Amino acid sequence: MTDTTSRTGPRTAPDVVGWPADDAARYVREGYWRAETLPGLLRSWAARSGTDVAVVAGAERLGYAELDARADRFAAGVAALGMVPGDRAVVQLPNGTEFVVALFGLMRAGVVPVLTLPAHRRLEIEHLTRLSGAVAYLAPRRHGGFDHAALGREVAAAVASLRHLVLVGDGDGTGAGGVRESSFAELERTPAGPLPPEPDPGAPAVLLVSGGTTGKPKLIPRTHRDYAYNARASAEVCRLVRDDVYLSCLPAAHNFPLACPGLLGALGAGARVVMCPAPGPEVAFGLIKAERVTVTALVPPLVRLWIDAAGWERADLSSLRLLQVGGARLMPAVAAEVTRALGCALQQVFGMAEGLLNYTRLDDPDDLVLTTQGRPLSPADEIRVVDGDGRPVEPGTVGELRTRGPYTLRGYYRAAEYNATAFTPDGWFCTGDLVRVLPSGHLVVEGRVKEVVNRGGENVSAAELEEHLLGHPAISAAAVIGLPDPLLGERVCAVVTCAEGAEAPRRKVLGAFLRERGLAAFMIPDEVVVRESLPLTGVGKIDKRRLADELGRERHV
Ligand code: J2J
Repeated sequence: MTDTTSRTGPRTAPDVVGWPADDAARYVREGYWRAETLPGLLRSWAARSGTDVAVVAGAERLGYAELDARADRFAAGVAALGMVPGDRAVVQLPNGTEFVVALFGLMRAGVVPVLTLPAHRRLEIEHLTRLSGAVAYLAPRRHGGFDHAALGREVAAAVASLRHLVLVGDGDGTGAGGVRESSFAELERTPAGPLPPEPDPGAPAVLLVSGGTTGKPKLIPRTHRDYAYNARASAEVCRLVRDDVYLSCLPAAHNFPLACPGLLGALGAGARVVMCPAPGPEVAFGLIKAERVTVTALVPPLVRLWIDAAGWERADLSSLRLLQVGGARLMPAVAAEVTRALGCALQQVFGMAEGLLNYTRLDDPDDLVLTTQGRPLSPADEIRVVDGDGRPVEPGTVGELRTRGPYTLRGYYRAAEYNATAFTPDGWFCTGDLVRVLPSGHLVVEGRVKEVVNRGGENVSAAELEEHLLGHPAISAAAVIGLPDPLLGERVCAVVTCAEGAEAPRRKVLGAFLRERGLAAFMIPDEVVVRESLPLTGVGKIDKRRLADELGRERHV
Protein backbone atom coordinates (compact mmCIF):
# COMPACT_ATOMS: atom_id res chain seq x y z
CA MET A 1 0.00 0.00 0.00
CA THR A 2 1.11 3.52 -0.69
CA ASP A 3 1.99 5.54 2.35
CA THR A 4 0.05 8.72 1.72
CA THR A 5 1.37 10.42 4.83
CA SER A 6 4.82 10.72 3.28
CA ARG A 7 3.45 12.30 0.11
CA THR A 8 4.69 15.83 -0.32
CA GLY A 9 1.87 18.30 0.14
CA PRO A 10 1.44 21.41 -1.96
CA ARG A 11 2.99 23.72 0.59
CA THR A 12 6.27 21.90 1.05
CA ALA A 13 6.64 20.91 -2.60
CA PRO A 14 9.00 22.90 -4.84
CA ASP A 15 7.40 25.28 -7.39
CA VAL A 16 9.19 23.57 -10.25
CA VAL A 17 9.98 19.88 -10.66
CA GLY A 18 13.17 19.39 -12.62
CA TRP A 19 14.60 16.40 -14.47
CA PRO A 20 16.49 13.82 -12.42
CA ALA A 21 20.26 14.39 -12.45
CA ASP A 22 21.08 11.37 -14.63
CA ASP A 23 18.59 12.34 -17.34
CA ALA A 24 19.81 15.95 -17.23
CA ALA A 25 23.42 14.81 -17.58
CA ARG A 26 22.47 12.64 -20.56
CA TYR A 27 20.62 15.48 -22.31
CA VAL A 28 23.68 17.68 -21.86
CA ARG A 29 26.11 14.94 -22.95
CA GLU A 30 24.08 14.10 -26.05
CA GLY A 31 23.93 17.75 -27.08
CA TYR A 32 20.21 18.44 -26.65
CA TRP A 33 20.80 20.90 -23.85
CA ARG A 34 23.42 23.59 -24.24
CA ALA A 35 24.68 26.19 -21.79
CA GLU A 36 22.45 28.86 -23.29
CA THR A 37 19.63 31.15 -22.27
CA LEU A 38 16.99 32.75 -24.46
CA PRO A 39 18.09 36.36 -23.79
CA GLY A 40 21.70 35.25 -24.29
CA LEU A 41 20.72 33.74 -27.64
CA LEU A 42 19.15 37.04 -28.72
CA ARG A 43 22.50 38.66 -28.00
CA SER A 44 24.28 36.23 -30.31
CA TRP A 45 21.58 36.48 -32.99
CA ALA A 46 22.02 40.26 -32.94
CA ALA A 47 25.79 39.84 -33.38
CA ARG A 48 25.15 37.50 -36.30
CA SER A 49 22.24 39.25 -38.06
CA GLY A 50 22.69 42.89 -36.93
CA THR A 51 20.81 44.95 -39.48
CA ASP A 52 18.65 42.14 -40.92
CA VAL A 53 14.98 42.60 -40.17
CA ALA A 54 13.91 40.40 -37.25
CA VAL A 55 10.30 41.41 -36.65
CA VAL A 56 7.73 43.17 -38.82
CA ALA A 57 4.52 44.48 -37.23
CA GLY A 58 2.34 47.02 -38.98
CA ALA A 59 4.60 49.82 -40.17
CA GLU A 60 7.40 48.80 -37.80
CA ARG A 61 10.41 46.86 -39.06
CA LEU A 62 12.70 45.93 -36.24
CA GLY A 63 16.28 44.84 -36.95
CA TYR A 64 18.01 42.14 -34.87
CA ALA A 65 20.41 44.60 -33.20
CA GLU A 66 17.59 47.04 -32.60
CA LEU A 67 15.47 44.34 -30.97
CA ASP A 68 18.42 43.43 -28.77
CA ALA A 69 18.89 47.07 -27.73
CA ARG A 70 15.19 47.55 -27.04
CA ALA A 71 15.18 44.42 -24.90
CA ASP A 72 18.10 45.86 -22.92
CA ARG A 73 16.29 49.13 -22.29
CA PHE A 74 13.09 47.33 -21.37
CA ALA A 75 15.06 45.14 -18.94
CA ALA A 76 16.53 48.25 -17.36
CA GLY A 77 13.03 49.71 -17.04
CA VAL A 78 11.78 46.52 -15.42
CA ALA A 79 14.66 46.59 -12.93
CA ALA A 80 14.08 50.29 -12.24
CA LEU A 81 10.52 49.44 -11.16
CA GLY A 82 12.01 47.21 -8.52
CA MET A 83 11.39 43.83 -10.11
CA VAL A 84 14.10 41.34 -9.28
CA PRO A 85 15.33 38.06 -10.78
CA GLY A 86 12.90 35.27 -10.03
CA ASP A 87 9.82 37.52 -10.07
CA ARG A 88 6.98 36.61 -12.40
CA ALA A 89 5.05 38.95 -14.73
CA VAL A 90 1.78 38.19 -16.50
CA VAL A 91 2.09 39.14 -20.17
CA GLN A 92 -1.06 39.61 -22.24
CA LEU A 93 0.13 41.33 -25.39
CA PRO A 94 -1.27 40.89 -28.87
CA ASN A 95 0.92 40.11 -31.88
CA GLY A 96 3.21 43.13 -32.20
CA THR A 97 6.76 44.24 -31.51
CA GLU A 98 5.88 44.94 -27.87
CA PHE A 99 5.32 41.24 -27.28
CA VAL A 100 8.82 40.40 -28.49
CA VAL A 101 10.51 43.28 -26.65
CA ALA A 102 8.70 42.44 -23.40
CA LEU A 103 9.43 38.73 -23.69
CA PHE A 104 13.19 39.22 -24.07
CA GLY A 105 13.34 42.30 -21.83
CA LEU A 106 11.67 40.54 -18.92
CA MET A 107 13.86 37.47 -19.29
CA ARG A 108 16.94 39.67 -19.44
CA ALA A 109 15.89 41.24 -16.15
CA GLY A 110 15.56 37.73 -14.76
CA VAL A 111 11.77 38.04 -14.58
CA VAL A 112 9.77 35.04 -15.80
CA PRO A 113 6.96 35.93 -18.23
CA VAL A 114 3.63 34.15 -17.73
CA LEU A 115 2.39 33.98 -21.32
CA THR A 116 -1.37 34.43 -21.44
CA LEU A 117 -3.47 34.77 -24.59
CA PRO A 118 -5.24 37.98 -25.71
CA ALA A 119 -8.60 36.21 -25.41
CA HIS A 120 -8.15 35.43 -21.72
CA ARG A 121 -10.41 37.39 -19.41
CA ARG A 122 -10.84 38.10 -15.71
CA LEU A 123 -11.22 34.48 -14.67
CA GLU A 124 -8.03 33.25 -16.30
CA ILE A 125 -5.92 36.36 -15.69
CA GLU A 126 -6.80 36.49 -12.00
CA HIS A 127 -6.21 32.77 -11.59
CA LEU A 128 -2.86 32.87 -13.40
CA THR A 129 -1.73 35.98 -11.50
CA ARG A 130 -2.58 34.36 -8.18
CA LEU A 131 -1.06 31.00 -9.09
CA SER A 132 2.20 32.54 -10.30
CA GLY A 133 2.31 35.23 -7.60
CA ALA A 134 3.03 37.71 -10.40
CA VAL A 135 4.17 41.22 -9.48
CA ALA A 136 3.29 42.81 -12.83
CA TYR A 137 0.67 42.67 -15.57
CA LEU A 138 1.68 43.79 -19.07
CA ALA A 139 -1.06 44.54 -21.58
CA PRO A 140 -2.36 47.04 -24.07
CA ARG A 141 -4.58 49.67 -22.43
CA ARG A 142 -7.35 48.59 -24.77
CA HIS A 143 -7.42 45.88 -27.37
CA GLY A 144 -10.23 44.57 -29.55
CA GLY A 145 -12.70 46.72 -27.67
CA PHE A 146 -11.61 45.32 -24.31
CA ASP A 147 -10.29 47.46 -21.47
CA HIS A 148 -7.20 45.62 -20.22
CA ALA A 149 -6.21 48.54 -17.97
CA ALA A 150 -9.46 48.12 -16.05
CA LEU A 151 -8.95 44.37 -15.90
CA GLY A 152 -5.45 44.92 -14.49
CA ARG A 153 -6.81 47.21 -11.79
CA GLU A 154 -9.49 44.69 -10.83
CA VAL A 155 -6.99 41.87 -10.63
CA ALA A 156 -4.60 44.05 -8.59
CA ALA A 157 -7.41 44.72 -6.14
CA ALA A 158 -7.93 40.98 -5.75
CA VAL A 159 -4.36 39.64 -5.81
CA ALA A 160 -1.93 41.22 -3.35
CA SER A 161 1.28 40.26 -5.18
CA LEU A 162 0.35 42.40 -8.21
CA ARG A 163 2.04 45.81 -7.82
CA HIS A 164 2.66 47.01 -11.39
CA LEU A 165 0.57 47.53 -14.49
CA VAL A 166 2.69 48.14 -17.57
CA LEU A 167 0.41 49.33 -20.33
CA VAL A 168 0.90 49.90 -24.04
CA GLY A 169 -0.69 53.04 -25.44
CA ASP A 170 -1.39 56.51 -24.22
CA GLY A 171 -3.54 57.11 -21.22
CA ASP A 172 -3.70 58.62 -17.83
CA GLY A 173 -3.93 56.74 -14.59
CA THR A 174 -0.97 56.59 -12.28
CA GLY A 175 -2.45 53.84 -10.23
CA ALA A 176 -4.11 53.67 -6.89
CA GLY A 177 -4.33 51.36 -3.92
CA GLY A 178 -0.75 50.11 -4.01
CA VAL A 179 -0.60 49.37 -7.73
CA ARG A 180 1.59 51.51 -9.96
CA GLU A 181 0.79 52.16 -13.60
CA SER A 182 3.61 52.69 -16.07
CA SER A 183 3.57 53.01 -19.80
CA PHE A 184 5.45 50.59 -21.96
CA ALA A 185 7.18 53.49 -23.74
CA GLU A 186 8.32 54.93 -20.43
CA LEU A 187 9.97 51.64 -19.51
CA GLU A 188 11.74 51.58 -22.84
CA ARG A 189 13.07 55.09 -22.32
CA THR A 190 15.08 53.90 -19.34
CA PRO A 191 18.78 54.20 -20.17
CA ALA A 192 20.33 50.76 -20.39
CA GLY A 193 21.86 50.02 -17.02
CA PRO A 194 23.63 47.16 -15.33
CA LEU A 195 21.69 43.95 -15.80
CA PRO A 196 21.47 41.03 -13.43
CA PRO A 197 23.72 38.08 -14.26
CA GLU A 198 22.51 35.71 -16.98
CA PRO A 199 19.94 33.29 -15.63
CA ASP A 200 20.80 29.63 -15.17
CA PRO A 201 20.14 27.70 -18.43
CA GLY A 202 18.22 25.16 -16.37
CA ALA A 203 15.95 27.74 -14.76
CA PRO A 204 12.44 28.44 -16.07
CA ALA A 205 12.55 30.96 -18.92
CA VAL A 206 8.78 31.25 -19.37
CA LEU A 207 5.59 29.87 -17.88
CA LEU A 208 3.21 28.70 -20.59
CA VAL A 209 -0.50 28.23 -20.05
CA SER A 210 -1.80 24.69 -20.55
CA GLY A 211 -4.34 24.15 -23.31
CA GLY A 212 -6.03 21.35 -21.39
CA THR A 213 -9.77 21.20 -21.55
CA THR A 214 -10.45 20.20 -17.97
CA GLY A 215 -10.25 22.35 -14.87
CA LYS A 216 -8.47 25.64 -14.51
CA PRO A 217 -5.46 26.37 -16.72
CA LYS A 218 -2.13 25.22 -15.37
CA LEU A 219 1.31 26.71 -15.72
CA ILE A 220 4.07 24.94 -17.56
CA PRO A 221 7.64 25.89 -16.69
CA ARG A 222 9.89 25.80 -19.75
CA THR A 223 13.59 26.16 -19.03
CA HIS A 224 15.98 28.18 -21.21
CA ARG A 225 17.84 25.15 -22.45
CA ASP A 226 14.82 22.92 -23.07
CA TYR A 227 12.92 25.64 -24.90
CA ALA A 228 15.99 26.65 -26.93
CA TYR A 229 16.34 23.03 -28.02
CA ASN A 230 12.59 22.83 -28.76
CA ALA A 231 12.82 25.82 -31.12
CA ARG A 232 16.13 24.85 -32.74
CA ALA A 233 15.15 21.25 -33.47
CA SER A 234 11.76 22.40 -34.80
CA ALA A 235 13.46 24.89 -37.11
CA GLU A 236 15.62 22.07 -38.45
CA VAL A 237 12.62 19.86 -39.15
CA CYS A 238 10.96 22.74 -41.03
CA ARG A 239 14.26 23.57 -42.75
CA LEU A 240 14.05 27.20 -41.76
CA VAL A 241 16.81 29.35 -43.23
CA ARG A 242 17.71 33.02 -43.27
CA ASP A 243 15.57 33.68 -46.37
CA ASP A 244 12.41 32.41 -44.70
CA VAL A 245 9.63 34.69 -43.57
CA TYR A 246 7.46 33.29 -40.78
CA LEU A 247 3.95 34.66 -40.30
CA SER A 248 2.70 34.54 -36.73
CA CYS A 249 -1.06 34.24 -37.28
CA LEU A 250 -1.94 32.50 -34.04
CA PRO A 251 -1.44 34.47 -30.82
CA ALA A 252 2.34 34.68 -30.36
CA ALA A 253 2.16 33.65 -26.69
CA HIS A 254 1.00 30.16 -27.68
CA ASN A 255 3.64 27.45 -27.81
CA PHE A 256 2.98 26.62 -31.48
CA PRO A 257 3.74 30.08 -33.00
CA LEU A 258 6.24 30.86 -30.26
CA ALA A 259 8.63 27.94 -30.49
CA CYS A 260 7.50 25.23 -32.91
CA PRO A 261 9.51 26.65 -34.64
CA GLY A 262 7.60 29.94 -34.64
CA LEU A 263 9.15 33.18 -33.47
CA LEU A 264 12.07 31.66 -31.56
CA GLY A 265 12.92 29.11 -34.24
CA ALA A 266 12.76 31.75 -36.97
CA LEU A 267 14.99 34.20 -35.10
CA GLY A 268 17.42 31.39 -34.38
CA ALA A 269 17.62 30.70 -38.12
CA GLY A 270 18.20 34.38 -38.90
CA ALA A 271 14.82 34.55 -40.64
CA ARG A 272 12.17 37.27 -40.43
CA VAL A 273 8.99 37.13 -38.35
CA VAL A 274 5.86 38.95 -39.46
CA MET A 275 3.29 39.57 -36.77
CA CYS A 276 -0.26 39.11 -38.02
CA PRO A 277 -2.86 40.93 -35.93
CA ALA A 278 -5.67 38.49 -36.80
CA PRO A 279 -5.58 34.96 -38.22
CA GLY A 280 -8.40 35.26 -40.76
CA PRO A 281 -7.60 35.24 -44.49
CA GLU A 282 -8.67 38.90 -44.91
CA VAL A 283 -5.60 40.15 -43.06
CA ALA A 284 -3.22 37.22 -43.44
CA PHE A 285 -3.42 36.93 -47.24
CA GLY A 286 -2.43 40.58 -47.67
CA LEU A 287 0.60 40.12 -45.42
CA ILE A 288 1.65 36.92 -47.17
CA LYS A 289 1.69 38.77 -50.45
CA ALA A 290 3.31 41.96 -49.18
CA GLU A 291 6.01 40.30 -47.07
CA ARG A 292 6.55 37.21 -49.24
CA VAL A 293 5.76 34.91 -46.33
CA THR A 294 7.13 31.37 -46.67
CA VAL A 295 5.92 29.54 -43.56
CA THR A 296 2.99 29.83 -41.17
CA ALA A 297 0.99 27.81 -38.64
CA LEU A 298 -2.76 27.43 -38.14
CA VAL A 299 -5.32 25.47 -36.14
CA PRO A 300 -7.75 23.34 -38.20
CA PRO A 301 -10.84 25.61 -38.02
CA LEU A 302 -8.77 28.35 -39.70
CA VAL A 303 -7.52 26.04 -42.45
CA ARG A 304 -11.09 25.61 -43.67
CA LEU A 305 -11.52 29.42 -43.84
CA TRP A 306 -8.24 29.88 -45.69
CA ILE A 307 -9.07 27.18 -48.24
CA ASP A 308 -12.49 28.69 -48.92
CA ALA A 309 -11.10 32.22 -49.16
CA ALA A 310 -8.29 31.19 -51.52
CA GLY A 311 -11.00 29.93 -53.87
CA TRP A 312 -12.72 33.26 -54.32
CA GLU A 313 -10.11 35.82 -53.37
CA ARG A 314 -7.51 34.98 -56.00
CA ALA A 315 -4.88 35.76 -53.42
CA ASP A 316 -1.18 35.75 -54.25
CA LEU A 317 0.12 33.03 -51.95
CA SER A 318 2.95 32.05 -54.28
CA SER A 319 5.68 32.66 -51.70
CA LEU A 320 4.18 30.23 -49.18
CA ARG A 321 6.10 26.95 -49.05
CA LEU A 322 4.85 25.36 -45.83
CA LEU A 323 1.64 25.41 -43.83
CA GLN A 324 1.87 23.82 -40.41
CA VAL A 325 -1.42 22.66 -38.95
CA GLY A 326 -1.96 21.48 -35.41
CA GLY A 327 -3.83 21.97 -32.18
CA ALA A 328 -6.77 19.73 -32.99
CA ARG A 329 -7.46 16.91 -35.40
CA LEU A 330 -7.28 17.87 -39.05
CA MET A 331 -9.76 15.89 -41.12
CA PRO A 332 -7.97 13.96 -43.90
CA ALA A 333 -10.42 15.43 -46.43
CA VAL A 334 -9.40 18.96 -45.46
CA ALA A 335 -5.71 17.99 -45.35
CA ALA A 336 -6.01 16.72 -48.91
CA GLU A 337 -7.18 20.14 -50.14
CA VAL A 338 -4.35 22.22 -48.65
CA THR A 339 -1.74 21.89 -51.37
CA ARG A 340 -4.19 22.36 -54.23
CA ALA A 341 -5.93 25.36 -52.67
CA LEU A 342 -2.98 27.15 -51.08
CA GLY A 343 -0.15 25.93 -53.27
CA CYS A 344 2.15 24.94 -50.39
CA ALA A 345 3.22 21.80 -48.59
CA LEU A 346 1.30 20.67 -45.50
CA GLN A 347 2.89 19.68 -42.23
CA GLN A 348 0.76 18.19 -39.47
CA VAL A 349 1.88 19.01 -35.96
CA PHE A 350 0.63 17.26 -32.86
CA GLY A 351 2.06 19.28 -30.05
CA MET A 352 1.42 20.43 -26.54
CA ALA A 353 2.72 23.28 -24.44
CA GLU A 354 3.86 20.62 -21.95
CA GLY A 355 6.54 19.58 -24.42
CA LEU A 356 6.35 16.63 -26.82
CA LEU A 357 6.05 17.67 -30.44
CA ASN A 358 5.26 15.43 -33.37
CA TYR A 359 5.79 16.59 -36.92
CA THR A 360 5.20 15.04 -40.30
CA ARG A 361 8.49 15.50 -42.14
CA LEU A 362 8.89 17.49 -45.33
CA ASP A 363 9.94 14.35 -47.20
CA ASP A 364 7.26 12.04 -45.78
CA PRO A 365 5.05 10.30 -48.35
CA ASP A 366 1.70 12.03 -48.97
CA ASP A 367 -0.42 9.43 -47.23
CA LEU A 368 1.46 9.91 -43.96
CA VAL A 369 1.23 13.70 -44.25
CA LEU A 370 -2.51 13.57 -44.92
CA THR A 371 -3.55 10.95 -42.40
CA THR A 372 -1.14 11.13 -39.46
CA GLN A 373 -0.16 13.75 -36.93
CA GLY A 374 3.56 13.18 -37.34
CA ARG A 375 6.29 11.49 -35.34
CA PRO A 376 8.28 12.74 -32.35
CA LEU A 377 10.70 15.59 -32.93
CA SER A 378 13.61 14.27 -30.93
CA PRO A 379 15.51 10.97 -30.93
CA ALA A 380 15.43 11.37 -27.14
CA ASP A 381 11.62 11.54 -26.95
CA GLU A 382 10.30 8.43 -25.24
CA ILE A 383 6.71 7.45 -25.92
CA ARG A 384 4.49 4.74 -24.57
CA VAL A 385 0.87 3.90 -25.37
CA VAL A 386 -1.04 2.37 -22.47
CA ASP A 387 -4.46 0.98 -21.57
CA GLY A 388 -6.68 2.15 -18.70
CA ASP A 389 -4.48 0.26 -16.22
CA GLY A 390 -1.28 1.83 -17.46
CA ARG A 391 -0.14 -1.33 -19.28
CA PRO A 392 1.36 -1.03 -22.79
CA VAL A 393 -1.18 -1.87 -25.51
CA GLU A 394 -0.51 -4.10 -28.50
CA PRO A 395 1.43 -2.17 -31.16
CA GLY A 396 -0.95 -0.33 -33.48
CA THR A 397 -3.89 -0.23 -31.09
CA VAL A 398 -5.34 2.85 -29.45
CA GLY A 399 -4.32 3.86 -25.96
CA GLU A 400 -3.27 6.82 -23.88
CA LEU A 401 -0.01 8.49 -24.84
CA ARG A 402 2.63 8.89 -22.16
CA THR A 403 5.94 10.59 -22.76
CA ARG A 404 9.28 11.72 -21.34
CA GLY A 405 12.04 13.65 -22.99
CA PRO A 406 14.46 16.56 -23.09
CA TYR A 407 11.77 19.20 -23.57
CA THR A 408 8.78 17.63 -21.80
CA LEU A 409 8.01 18.93 -18.34
CA ARG A 410 8.30 16.79 -15.21
CA GLY A 411 5.70 18.74 -13.29
CA TYR A 412 3.32 21.69 -13.63
CA TYR A 413 4.22 24.84 -11.72
CA ARG A 414 3.01 24.84 -8.09
CA ALA A 415 0.72 21.88 -8.64
CA ALA A 416 2.01 19.07 -6.43
CA GLU A 417 -1.35 17.46 -5.93
CA TYR A 418 -2.25 17.46 -9.62
CA ASN A 419 1.26 16.35 -10.56
CA ALA A 420 0.80 13.22 -8.51
CA THR A 421 -1.80 12.01 -11.03
CA ALA A 422 -0.56 13.67 -14.24
CA PHE A 423 2.86 12.00 -13.96
CA THR A 424 3.93 8.47 -13.13
CA PRO A 425 6.43 8.09 -10.29
CA ASP A 426 9.18 7.59 -12.88
CA GLY A 427 8.42 10.86 -14.62
CA TRP A 428 6.21 9.91 -17.57
CA PHE A 429 3.74 12.66 -18.46
CA CYS A 430 0.23 11.26 -18.96
CA THR A 431 -0.96 13.35 -21.91
CA GLY A 432 -4.63 12.32 -21.81
CA ASP A 433 -4.46 11.96 -25.60
CA LEU A 434 -5.58 8.74 -27.25
CA VAL A 435 -3.25 7.72 -30.03
CA ARG A 436 -2.24 4.83 -32.23
CA VAL A 437 1.33 4.36 -33.45
CA LEU A 438 1.97 3.16 -37.00
CA PRO A 439 4.93 0.95 -37.93
CA SER A 440 6.64 4.06 -39.37
CA GLY A 441 6.54 5.63 -35.91
CA HIS A 442 3.90 8.15 -36.92
CA LEU A 443 1.08 8.86 -34.50
CA VAL A 444 -2.60 9.13 -35.26
CA VAL A 445 -4.54 11.09 -32.66
CA GLU A 446 -7.82 9.34 -31.93
CA GLY A 447 -9.25 11.66 -29.29
CA ARG A 448 -8.82 12.41 -25.63
CA VAL A 449 -9.28 10.05 -22.71
CA LYS A 450 -11.73 12.48 -21.16
CA GLU A 451 -13.59 12.94 -24.42
CA VAL A 452 -15.03 9.50 -24.40
CA VAL A 453 -18.71 9.68 -23.55
CA ASN A 454 -19.73 6.87 -21.24
CA ARG A 455 -23.27 6.18 -22.41
CA GLY A 456 -24.70 3.64 -20.02
CA GLY A 457 -21.44 1.68 -20.06
CA GLU A 458 -20.81 1.98 -23.81
CA ASN A 459 -17.84 4.12 -24.78
CA VAL A 460 -18.50 6.66 -27.49
CA SER A 461 -15.40 8.36 -28.88
CA ALA A 462 -16.22 12.02 -29.49
CA ALA A 463 -13.55 12.32 -32.18
CA GLU A 464 -14.81 9.30 -34.11
CA LEU A 465 -18.42 10.44 -34.07
CA GLU A 466 -17.39 13.99 -35.06
CA GLU A 467 -15.60 12.64 -38.09
CA HIS A 468 -18.74 10.79 -39.19
CA LEU A 469 -20.91 13.84 -38.60
CA LEU A 470 -18.60 15.92 -40.77
CA GLY A 471 -19.19 13.39 -43.52
CA HIS A 472 -22.73 14.80 -43.84
CA PRO A 473 -22.79 17.48 -46.55
CA ALA A 474 -24.96 19.87 -44.52
CA ILE A 475 -22.56 19.93 -41.54
CA SER A 476 -19.58 22.29 -41.45
CA ALA A 477 -18.38 21.78 -37.86
CA ALA A 478 -19.23 19.28 -35.13
CA ALA A 479 -18.48 18.81 -31.45
CA VAL A 480 -19.64 15.78 -29.50
CA ILE A 481 -19.97 16.07 -25.75
CA GLY A 482 -21.44 14.01 -22.95
CA LEU A 483 -24.24 15.55 -20.94
CA PRO A 484 -25.42 14.25 -17.57
CA ASP A 485 -28.36 11.89 -17.92
CA PRO A 486 -30.37 10.33 -15.09
CA LEU A 487 -30.72 6.98 -16.85
CA LEU A 488 -27.59 6.59 -18.92
CA GLY A 489 -25.13 8.46 -16.74
CA GLU A 490 -24.12 10.42 -19.83
CA ARG A 491 -25.98 10.94 -23.07
CA VAL A 492 -24.40 11.80 -26.40
CA CYS A 493 -24.97 15.34 -27.56
CA ALA A 494 -23.81 16.49 -31.00
CA VAL A 495 -23.50 20.23 -31.48
CA VAL A 496 -23.18 21.16 -35.13
CA THR A 497 -23.02 24.15 -37.42
CA CYS A 498 -24.49 24.06 -40.92
CA ALA A 499 -22.66 24.51 -44.18
CA GLU A 500 -23.58 27.74 -45.97
CA GLY A 501 -26.99 27.55 -47.56
CA ALA A 502 -27.68 24.06 -46.20
CA GLU A 503 -30.75 23.18 -44.20
CA ALA A 504 -30.12 21.87 -40.69
CA PRO A 505 -30.46 18.08 -40.74
CA ARG A 506 -33.05 16.73 -38.30
CA ARG A 507 -31.93 14.27 -35.64
CA LYS A 508 -33.79 11.36 -37.27
CA VAL A 509 -32.29 12.08 -40.68
CA LEU A 510 -28.84 12.34 -39.15
CA GLY A 511 -29.42 9.09 -37.23
CA ALA A 512 -30.33 7.28 -40.45
CA PHE A 513 -27.25 8.75 -42.16
CA LEU A 514 -24.97 7.54 -39.38
CA ARG A 515 -26.54 4.09 -39.23
CA GLU A 516 -26.04 3.80 -42.96
CA ARG A 517 -22.33 4.45 -42.38
CA GLY A 518 -22.36 1.41 -40.12
CA LEU A 519 -22.37 3.06 -36.72
CA ALA A 520 -23.69 1.12 -33.74
CA ALA A 521 -26.97 2.26 -32.20
CA PHE A 522 -25.25 3.56 -29.05
CA MET A 523 -23.12 5.89 -31.19
CA ILE A 524 -26.14 7.73 -32.60
CA PRO A 525 -26.47 11.10 -30.85
CA ASP A 526 -29.28 11.26 -28.30
CA GLU A 527 -29.53 14.93 -29.00
CA VAL A 528 -28.54 17.22 -31.87
CA VAL A 529 -28.11 20.94 -31.24
CA VAL A 530 -27.70 23.23 -34.23
CA ARG A 531 -25.74 26.42 -33.60
CA GLU A 532 -24.69 29.40 -35.68
CA SER A 533 -21.10 28.95 -34.50
CA LEU A 534 -19.13 26.99 -31.92
CA PRO A 535 -17.22 28.71 -29.10
CA LEU A 536 -13.44 28.77 -29.63
CA THR A 537 -10.53 28.79 -27.18
CA GLY A 538 -7.95 31.58 -27.09
CA VAL A 539 -5.94 29.90 -29.83
CA GLY A 540 -8.97 29.01 -31.95
CA LYS A 541 -9.82 25.39 -31.12
CA ILE A 542 -13.41 24.35 -30.45
CA ASP A 543 -13.98 25.01 -26.75
CA LYS A 544 -15.84 21.94 -25.55
CA ARG A 545 -15.67 22.87 -21.92
CA ARG A 546 -17.54 26.09 -22.60
CA LEU A 547 -19.98 24.28 -24.83
CA ALA A 548 -20.76 21.74 -22.11
CA ASP A 549 -21.13 24.55 -19.56
CA GLU A 550 -23.45 26.50 -21.85
CA LEU A 551 -25.58 23.49 -22.66
CA GLY A 552 -25.73 22.53 -19.01
CA ARG A 553 -26.83 26.04 -18.12
CA GLU A 554 -29.36 26.32 -20.91
CA ARG A 555 -31.07 23.26 -19.58
CA HIS A 556 -31.21 24.42 -15.98
CA VAL A 557 -32.79 27.83 -16.47
C1 J2J B 1 -5.16 16.38 -32.61
N1 J2J B 1 -5.06 16.96 -31.41
C2 J2J B 1 -4.05 17.81 -31.24
C3 J2J B 1 -3.29 17.48 -33.52
C4 J2J B 1 -2.60 19.26 -30.50
C5 J2J B 1 2.00 22.59 -31.92
C6 J2J B 1 0.74 22.21 -32.25
C7 J2J B 1 -0.27 22.24 -31.31
C8 J2J B 1 -0.01 22.66 -30.02
C9 J2J B 1 -1.12 22.67 -29.03
C10 J2J B 1 1.26 23.02 -29.67
C11 J2J B 1 -3.13 18.13 -32.26
N2 J2J B 1 -4.31 16.62 -33.64
N3 J2J B 1 -2.48 17.71 -34.55
O1 J2J B 1 1.58 23.43 -28.44
O2 J2J B 1 3.48 23.38 -30.30
C12 J2J B 1 -4.39 18.57 -28.88
C13 J2J B 1 -3.95 17.43 -27.99
C14 J2J B 1 -2.87 18.06 -27.14
C15 J2J B 1 -3.40 19.44 -26.94
C16 J2J B 1 -2.32 20.44 -26.61
C17 J2J B 1 2.27 23.01 -30.64
N4 J2J B 1 -2.25 19.01 -31.77
N5 J2J B 1 -3.68 18.55 -30.16
O3 J2J B 1 -2.28 22.54 -29.41
O4 J2J B 1 -1.00 22.91 -25.32
O5 J2J B 1 -5.04 17.06 -27.19
O6 J2J B 1 -0.80 22.82 -27.72
O7 J2J B 1 -2.63 17.39 -25.92
O8 J2J B 1 -2.66 24.19 -26.75
O9 J2J B 1 -4.05 19.76 -28.18
O10 J2J B 1 -2.82 21.75 -26.60
P1 J2J B 1 -1.82 22.99 -26.52
